Amino acid sequence: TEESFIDRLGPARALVNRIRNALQFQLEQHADHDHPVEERLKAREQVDEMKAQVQVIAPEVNHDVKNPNKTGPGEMGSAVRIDKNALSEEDKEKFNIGWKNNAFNQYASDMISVRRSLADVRDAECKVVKFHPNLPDTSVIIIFHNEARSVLLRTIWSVLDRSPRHLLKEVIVVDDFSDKGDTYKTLEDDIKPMKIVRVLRTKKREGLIRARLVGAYDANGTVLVFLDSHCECAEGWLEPLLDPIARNPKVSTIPIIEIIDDSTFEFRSTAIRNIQVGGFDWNLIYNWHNTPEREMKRRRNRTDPIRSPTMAGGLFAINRAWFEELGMYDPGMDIWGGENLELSFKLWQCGGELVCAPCSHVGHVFRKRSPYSWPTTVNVIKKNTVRLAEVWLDDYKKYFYERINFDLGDYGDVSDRIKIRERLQCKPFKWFLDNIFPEQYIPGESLYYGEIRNQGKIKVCIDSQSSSDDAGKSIIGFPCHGQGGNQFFLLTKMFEIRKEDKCLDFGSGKLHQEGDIRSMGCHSMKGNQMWSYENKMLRHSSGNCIELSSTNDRDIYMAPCNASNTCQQWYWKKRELN
Ligand code: LR7
Ligand code: MN
Repeated sequence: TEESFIDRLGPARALVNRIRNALQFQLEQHADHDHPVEERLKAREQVDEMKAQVQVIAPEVNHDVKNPNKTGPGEMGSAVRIDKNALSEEDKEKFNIGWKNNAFNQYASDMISVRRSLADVRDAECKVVKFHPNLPDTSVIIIFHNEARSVLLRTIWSVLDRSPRHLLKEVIVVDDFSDKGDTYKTLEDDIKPMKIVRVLRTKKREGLIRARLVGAYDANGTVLVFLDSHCECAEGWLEPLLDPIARNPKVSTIPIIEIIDDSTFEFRSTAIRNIQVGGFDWNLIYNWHNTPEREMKRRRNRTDPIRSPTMAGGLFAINRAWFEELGMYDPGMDIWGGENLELSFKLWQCGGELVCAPCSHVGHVFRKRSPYSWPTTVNVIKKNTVRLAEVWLDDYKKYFYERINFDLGDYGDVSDRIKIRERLQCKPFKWFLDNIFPEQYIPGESLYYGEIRNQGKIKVCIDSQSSSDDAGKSIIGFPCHGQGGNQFFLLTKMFEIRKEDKCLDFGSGKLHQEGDIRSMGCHSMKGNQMWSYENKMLRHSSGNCIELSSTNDRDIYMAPCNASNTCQQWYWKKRELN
């Protein structure tokens, strides 16, 4: 990393080398108290002078970060594949430790320039969008706890190299009490060439929520942009995030979050038409889903922002004054989790908006586990989540509490947070569900529910087979057992036949044998997952109906609707709305 870091400095390279040498000299002089004081002062002056030069040069000079002909590992966002078996014993060890400490391939990252080039992944239309003439300036806040050095520096450089200088006021890096590795030890030196970057440190481990607050309190920009410490901002990422905020300061924006592969550091990109937005399940866990049809229709251009009910949490922009008015984050939340839904709900409920800017692409290294310690015996995710449920969910919190057996634990005092909601006269959670997330499945709200029993063969019910692994599995007929489980379905107000997060789906793609009805992840897009239940018949959007075979009780398939065929007639219980 050391090498590639210096390499990529291009014109400033020689200067940096000289500074390093001089710094080394200076350090030695400091240590050596017998040395004449004048000489030590002279060394220091020399260093300061050179530092000043670099500070002017580095952020301004157009290095070769945009040069598509640059060669080297990972350039243009390409994958770095490492044949572990070809490594020396020593390197193998490094490779393993890298994975262990970070839950990503640090060894691969260390081979890649901290200022590598990326392909311009924007849609062609994004390049001709006219932005608001008066975009606000920005403080970028990057928090970290024990981040790998090459990964953190690449995050920072990607901000410096790909943001218009006049829009980037400062970058604030908050070290949340790192205690492993050298990243935090060398950071002051590493950021010296980066004029507008500064480091703040927490005095104890605060967790990501309070670490971000530390950064936010110190920021001066009109807009705050938060990033995780393992991100890469792609060409043109900032303006599309700022534009909606310039037009309405109560809008908060998120980029398209691209996947940086945890093993190869390949920067993958999403086509503009496949953008997913944020939702949540009733465990109050964030999830992704396709942009609903109604939202696609509301927008006029493919570059228009897309409304998202929730945010993943790590990467977003918000007007600083508006963030403060909203009470920023709940400082009672520890370490990790919950803050993203808290902010999402209050944005919408208190008169703001949350949108994804489809022209802004920022990569994030998605990991399969959390690599750092969680220094507490408290279930912090539960605690954080109960805090947000108490403040924002009204009666709907019962659906979450059902899932934790109503064992709320000690979640502290939330009265200050409730005051914020009162002060801002925020809308009820029901308003949010009805207007911003009508696709959301509400366990207590459905048109029909329970078992679906065949009329022709009165003992046979529709069964989704396995509950854990039923994605893409076809449904079957099975003796009705009255125990719910795989035979418990809801007809939702979105006209899905739903079992938790799986929906009956009938399509004609390769996956489907002709006539097969499958239980698949609900996509809220109607289409293949849209059904009606009238005159006892289960009719699909394609016009066909669900039929039980008259000869094989297990065989259920789609057939042309025929009102006189009792094998197409089903009993299902209507929900009496109170
Ligand atoms: O104690 C801590 N102190 C910290 O400073 C724990 C973490 N951190 C830092 C950490 O170094 C990192 O920069 O906080 C940042 C987020 O931690 P991650 O990377 O372990 O979190 P994540 O990417 O797995 O989780 C997502 O959800 C979190 C919920 O609290 C945060 O909101 C993360 O920012 C968020 N990340 C994203 O939204 C990126 C997109 C991924 C998704 C989905
Ligand atoms: Mn992350």
